[in-house]
Amino acid sequence: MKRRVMVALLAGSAVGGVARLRAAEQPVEIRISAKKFEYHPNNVTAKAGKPLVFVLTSQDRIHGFKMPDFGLRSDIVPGQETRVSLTPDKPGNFVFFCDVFCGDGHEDMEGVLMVEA
Ligand SMILES: [Cu+2]
Repeated sequence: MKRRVMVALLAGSAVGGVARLRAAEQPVEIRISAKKFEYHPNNVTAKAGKPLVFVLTSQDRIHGFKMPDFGLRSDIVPGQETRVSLTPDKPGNFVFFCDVFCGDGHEDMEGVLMVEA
């Protein structure tokens, strides 16, 4: 148990280090995988004023990605990566959701982008 926590901490700091290094030169990539009826992860964070790019993939069928607060929307098509760029200009919590009807759980298919100041 202790060992697992240690490994998780090490992995976390390594990822943070890579993100900081890349932020200076290119957008931070936020990879999100979609499937009925969820995004994974469905809770992602970003920094206000820092460019990012969502890299979206689907495991099953066409889904949508819509984030009205920033006027973003795209289809997510299986077998390809869809890249959606954003430089959030304000802190806050911003919902994204599926806008391509994909079945009974479609209405609950959503996530949150948390933008820190
Ligand atoms: Cu859907």
